[in-house]
Amino acid sequence: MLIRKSKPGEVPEREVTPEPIYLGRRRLFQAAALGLSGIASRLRATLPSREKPPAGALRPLPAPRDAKYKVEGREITPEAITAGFNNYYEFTTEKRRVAELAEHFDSRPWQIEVRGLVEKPLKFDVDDLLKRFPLEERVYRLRCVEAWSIVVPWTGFPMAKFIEWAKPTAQAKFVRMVSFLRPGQCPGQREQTWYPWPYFEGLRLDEATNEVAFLVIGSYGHILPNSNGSPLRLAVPWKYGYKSIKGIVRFELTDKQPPTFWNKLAPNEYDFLSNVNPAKPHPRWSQATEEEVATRRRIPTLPYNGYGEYVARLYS
Ligand SMILES: Nc1nc2c(c(=O)[nH]1)N[C@H]1C(S)=C(S)[C@@H](COP(=O)(O)O)O[C@H]1N2
Ligand SMILES: [Mo]
Repeated sequence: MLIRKSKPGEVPEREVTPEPIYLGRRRLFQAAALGLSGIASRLRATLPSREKPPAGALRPLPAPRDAKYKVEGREITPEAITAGFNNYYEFTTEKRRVAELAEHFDSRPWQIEVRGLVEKPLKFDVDDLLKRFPLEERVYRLRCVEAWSIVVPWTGFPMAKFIEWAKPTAQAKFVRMVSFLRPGQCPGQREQTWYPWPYFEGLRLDEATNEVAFLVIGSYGHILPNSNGSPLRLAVPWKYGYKSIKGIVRFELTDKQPPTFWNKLAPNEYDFLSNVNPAKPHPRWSQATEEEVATRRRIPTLPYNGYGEYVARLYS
């Protein structure tokens, strides 16, 4: 993804080796309780003050698992990895530092807007969505264009239900999504001024209303950690990870294909559709295989990341 430094197809060693420092808060407390004070204090010394987590962080969010969406032959990625190995350039390009830098980001309360080609523009708090839409859990693959992948139990609701509620007009053909702009809380937005902040993405309306497109407010049975895009992110797992925009503040229905963050930066490397396709190499690396971050296993990449039965017909 990073354009300044060229990235090889292989995930570098330092990016995939789990280190105790990234075990997360719960493990840290466990370690302390077990009297592993050496480790615990070493961890504490390297992290910013974390005695006061943001109000509501990791609040339980129980939801029935939809058994239809499962990932055969792969284990769910441990949460310490999903929440501790991230692409979230608003904070930093260092994957293992996102969680620490995002920990005190204020992801609640959080206003969201729907505007553009809709019957009536909407403004609401993210927590209204919890009341409006029945929640379900789906285990989805996430395949980054950098050729690493994880398997995550997301909690949320189908984007189709959300779009239906938003009442697009007959002219609407696309949905544009925009993230927050908060340089005061985000070192990446402050320091990496060459990026066209805020992050923006888009889908065709037939993609957004496909049953696989999922709006996510939780993971692993609780609300999303900031590092994974709290309070609201997209999961479109048949596309490369960068399409799954995090920290959404706005949806805009349009009749024109919206520009996207990575396409704007490098149009020859990141196209609008960006469907996972092992047969189509990225200009700088192959997409034929991927590395499971948790196991370091290299596995074949599937067409549409394994979701062809649901989405291939959109592209025939
Ligand atoms: N707002 C925002 N959304 C984003 C990104 C980002 O930098 N900013 N990175 C994308 C990329 S490249 C990937 S691979 C996924 C990673 O999601 P995860 O860190 O929750 O696994 O988020 C995507 N969504
Ligand atoms: Mo990515």
